[in-house]
Amino acid sequence: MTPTITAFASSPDRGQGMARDMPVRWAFEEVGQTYRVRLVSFAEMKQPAHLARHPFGQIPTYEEGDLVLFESGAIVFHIAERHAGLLPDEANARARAIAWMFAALSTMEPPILDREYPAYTERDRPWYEERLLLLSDRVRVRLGELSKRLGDAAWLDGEFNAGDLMMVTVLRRLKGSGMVEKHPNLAAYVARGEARPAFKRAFAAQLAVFTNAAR
Ligand code: GTB
Repeated sequence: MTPTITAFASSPDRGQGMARDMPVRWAFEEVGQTYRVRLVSFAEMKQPAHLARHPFGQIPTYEEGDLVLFESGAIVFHIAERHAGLLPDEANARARAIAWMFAALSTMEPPILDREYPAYTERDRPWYEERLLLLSDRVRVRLGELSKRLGDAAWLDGEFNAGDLMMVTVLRRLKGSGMVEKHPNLAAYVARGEARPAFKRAFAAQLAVFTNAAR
C-alpha cells in the first residue's frame, strides 16, 4: 500500500525544504518507497478531519492502511524500520543510529528553535538582542560538541543512516545564520547530506508544491 503524508499547501519557507515533510520525503526517497501527498492549508490543519490524524493540527502525518502517525521523527523511524537502507542491521549499530536520531531532535534542535522563534515574535522587545546572544551561545556550544564528535568522519556513525538524515535536517534550520559554517566539518557534513540523490529528489518534490501553487 502506498503511504500518504500531509504537507503544507503553501509553505511559508517558499519551498526551501525547512518544513517537516522534508525529512519524511527524504526517508522515502532513500529507501525507494513511493508516497502520496495530501496538501493541507493552515485552516484545514485545524479542522476535525486533520485533528484526527494529528492531535496538534500540524504537518506532517503518515497514513498507511489502519496506521496513522504524526511526528516527523516517529515517521522517519517507522519508514527506517520497515525498509532496508536507513538503519544498520547489526543491533548495536542500529541502537546507536537511533540514539543519533534522538540527539538530533532532543539535544540539537531545541536550542536551534529557541534561537529562531524570538526573531518572529520578540524582535521589537528591548531585551531581544541580549537574549539572542544568550540563545546563540547555547547553539554554538552544541555545534562545537557535535563538530568535535564528527571530526573527519563523513557520517556520525559509520555509513549514512537515519541519524544523519535527522541531524542534517536539523542543522539545515541554521541556514543563513553562518553558525554551521564556523565548523567546516559540519558545513561539509550538511553539504554531503544535501548532495545525496534522495535528498535532491525530496527537495525538488517539496519545491514543486510551492512553484505549482505560485503559478
Ligand atoms: N514535532 C513535530 C514534528 O517533528 O513533526 C513538529 C511539527 C511542526 O512543527 N509542524 C509545523 C506545522 O504544522 C510545520 S514544520 N505548523 C503549523 C501549526 O503549528 O499550526 C515547522 C516549520 C514551519 C515553517 C518553516 N519555515 O517556513 O521555514 C519551517 C519549519
